[in-house]
Amino acid sequence: MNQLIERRALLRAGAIGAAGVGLSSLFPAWAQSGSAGLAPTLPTLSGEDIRLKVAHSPFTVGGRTGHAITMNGVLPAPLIRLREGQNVRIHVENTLDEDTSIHWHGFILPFHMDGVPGISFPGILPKTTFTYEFPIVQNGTYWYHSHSGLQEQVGHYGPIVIDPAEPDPVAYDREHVIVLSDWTFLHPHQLFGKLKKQGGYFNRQKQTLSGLVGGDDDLARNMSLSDRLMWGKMRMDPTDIADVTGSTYTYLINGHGPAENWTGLFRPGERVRLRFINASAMSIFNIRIPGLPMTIVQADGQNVRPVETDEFQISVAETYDAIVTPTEDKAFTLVAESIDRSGMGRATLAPRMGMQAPVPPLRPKPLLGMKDMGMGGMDHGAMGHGSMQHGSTSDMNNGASSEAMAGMSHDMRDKSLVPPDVKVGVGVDMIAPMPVDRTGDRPLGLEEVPHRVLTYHDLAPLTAFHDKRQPTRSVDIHLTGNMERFMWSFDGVKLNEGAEPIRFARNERVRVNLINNSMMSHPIHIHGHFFEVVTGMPHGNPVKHTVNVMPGGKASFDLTADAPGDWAFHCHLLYHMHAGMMNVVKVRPMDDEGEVA
Ligand SMILES: [Cu+2]
Repeated sequence: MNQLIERRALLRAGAIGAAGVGLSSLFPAWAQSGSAGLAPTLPTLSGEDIRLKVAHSPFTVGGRTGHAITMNGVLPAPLIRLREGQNVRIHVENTLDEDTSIHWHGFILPFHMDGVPGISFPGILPKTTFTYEFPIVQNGTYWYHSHSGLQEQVGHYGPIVIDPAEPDPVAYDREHVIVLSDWTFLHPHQLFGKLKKQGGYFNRQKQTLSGLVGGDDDLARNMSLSDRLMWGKMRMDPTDIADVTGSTYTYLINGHGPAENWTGLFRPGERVRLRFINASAMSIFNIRIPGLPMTIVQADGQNVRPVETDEFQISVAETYDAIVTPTEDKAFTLVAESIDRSGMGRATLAPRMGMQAPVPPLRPKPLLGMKDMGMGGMDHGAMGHGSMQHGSTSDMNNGASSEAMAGMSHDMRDKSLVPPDVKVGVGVDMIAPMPVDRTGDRPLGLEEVPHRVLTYHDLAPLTAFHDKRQPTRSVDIHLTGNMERFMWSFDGVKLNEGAEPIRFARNERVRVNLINNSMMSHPIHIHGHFFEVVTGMPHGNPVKHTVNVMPGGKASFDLTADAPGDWAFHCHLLYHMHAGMMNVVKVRPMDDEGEVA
């Protein structure tokens, strides 16, 4: 039945395409431009039996057609709409000549239904069908994607909305799903190969050493000579914000490029719920709707106390739900600017199709600063420079701080600073000397913008987490890498180098400290569990499945290890995971092994 509806939607899209819109731009109804939003009449996949077919499909954006791996022929994949308390069987047919899989991101389910080949099941072999079956015990905004190879980069992702069993605490008149992603016409294995050869390959904003020292480059012009010399001396690049950039990526909103301008409709005065899902392989976005404040009501599928903001950063694999209330008969631009400002996703919210609002230009490119290098914890006494305290990008224009940084450069490469359980080999090229908790910091590049910006400290849970126990143990995990060689790891050990699994006792309450020794952001995700991000705020800790750890920063979470089994634990930047920043969490004993005393 649902299959039939999706098929009809496809045929309808095809018919429109034949009329000139572009034959291979096949979108599910919710993702078609001019969508009135999610409504009971909208074709979605729902009910107890759902069928998905993984196949090769053409995908067109910006007038160019490439090769995608899709589900049911559409990109993004069909919206799956479920209800808390139901059971679901999802039959996934693999028509490819390679293995595939689907991971249900953020789901609480038996581990063998989690969908990670080699960890929780064997994968879905070519020309076979696998049936996932599990109860739906939660509600909110989620998504699903391949955990096989690099398929996620080429279109294998889609949204999930789970309606709550109890009345929804969030009131709204209309809702739109906003799936953010990044598309490249480069084959993902070629892309990965380029990163391995040269970590900064896609960073065309990167400064040449001569440009840096000579002050010829755009960015260098804004830096003092001593700053430029210092960065050059450290062989580091203050523009190294994103590994893969707009030089190859087209940033998509609901599968539409910026020129195609996906448009979602509203009636003035309505409360519109926007369900943002960052399904990108590698792209962190800054989200704003100029002229329209957003009230954040949910993060990672968990309700939060409504908090109004003008901009938020959404890391890869996070979800945020926002309520907007446009009152006038006018259009608004939804801006999804990539963190390094090399490009943007762009969409429009409007009362009618064809309406547009001004599209703001990309803002100046951010530069890494003191805190991003893990020097945020340096105090006056230790450094002898008061300016070390601030850690914002403006420090980079400050000669005093740069002298201090140049003095620090030895320490940044000083590998004696790490504890003995971190393996310091060729895969680790720098160690942030003094990472600090950055969960209350404004996100990278938004330190100075003249409006409200959401931080993790603003997120307060609507209901307190069920486990009130204090952690009885704490575990440190270092986020490590060698940027030039594109090697990424936990504690200096890649998954395929025989990393020792992370072991939790069943029902143990444990504090995990993520210590980012690198100069990049890492969205760290654990499967099968939610955790409390430790913010220390009196209103309580937000509950999430993914936490973005800022460069040179720390983030701690408290976890109740209540799901027995083997679970993936990894950075959600696809190529970081692929390069080795992944491990297995083992929660024991299993059901048949008795209870923990
Ligand atoms: Cu990472």
